[in-house]
Amino acid sequence: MSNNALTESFNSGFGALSNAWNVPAVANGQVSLTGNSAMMEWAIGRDAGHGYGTYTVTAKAEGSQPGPGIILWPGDDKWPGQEIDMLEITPDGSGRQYGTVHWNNNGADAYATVIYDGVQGGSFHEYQMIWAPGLITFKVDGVTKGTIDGNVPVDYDHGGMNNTIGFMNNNPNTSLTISHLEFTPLGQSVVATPAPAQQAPAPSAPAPSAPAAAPAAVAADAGPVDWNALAAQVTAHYEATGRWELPGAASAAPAAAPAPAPAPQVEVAVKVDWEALAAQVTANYEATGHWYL
Ligand SMILES: [Ca+2]
Repeated sequence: MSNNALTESFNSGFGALSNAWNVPAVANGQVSLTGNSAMMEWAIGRDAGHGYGTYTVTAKAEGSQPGPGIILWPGDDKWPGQEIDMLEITPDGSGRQYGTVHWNNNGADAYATVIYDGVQGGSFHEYQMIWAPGLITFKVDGVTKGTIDGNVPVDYDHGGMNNTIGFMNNNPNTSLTISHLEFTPLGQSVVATPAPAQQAPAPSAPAPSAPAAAPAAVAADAGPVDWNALAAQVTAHYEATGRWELPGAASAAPAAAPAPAPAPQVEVAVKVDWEALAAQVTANYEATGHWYL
């Protein structure tokens, strides 16, 4: 048995998504990813994460550029590979959102997409992906946006591999806020997910968009970001420290989020998955001229 149900409300921490990178502590039952940040279940083997079933994420993507992602990463952490994305933003500036199934085509990345027609960013939506044998269905707010029935991966319990649930943002002009995550194995009843908390500004609370959440190394509102320079900076930092992060981000993050964050886990977290993610983003840039996952 390697396909357990999962409920995460982000009321007291990151739960199973403890492989976190530049992510501030939860607040108001939500977690917000800005700048370059990510959080994921640990992709440590083919039985890691989850398989066939219904994945439901209540989230708000902001911005009209690639950056936010709801990502199911290959359990074996190998890419190109078995990646299923429940939310990304197209690189054409339209702000359209879409879902993707990736697979390894003789060593090259191949993929099929479903555009989420009529879905606008800037507000919470319920993103749902149903992974069944031979069929993947993408829904938003209960409405089916499309299906994919070719190259559908087989889960671990049926001889294939599972995927781990992750969230990321890699653009200073976008953000991703998640309020709830639910996974229900195939064959079990899917429970209703709660609506996100209304963000009524309390008199004593800082504004949700306070700049403290942004990594210090990314100069906010400084105009177009030179991604080549940023990538070179991150790569140089990795070569010097063995860690994929923006220089200075590790020291800035705890100050920005004075809450019981699991700091020791962050030290280990950056060594495994983010190297593969960074490689993928770089490969996408070289192939398309766009920085996206
Ligand atoms: Ca919540």
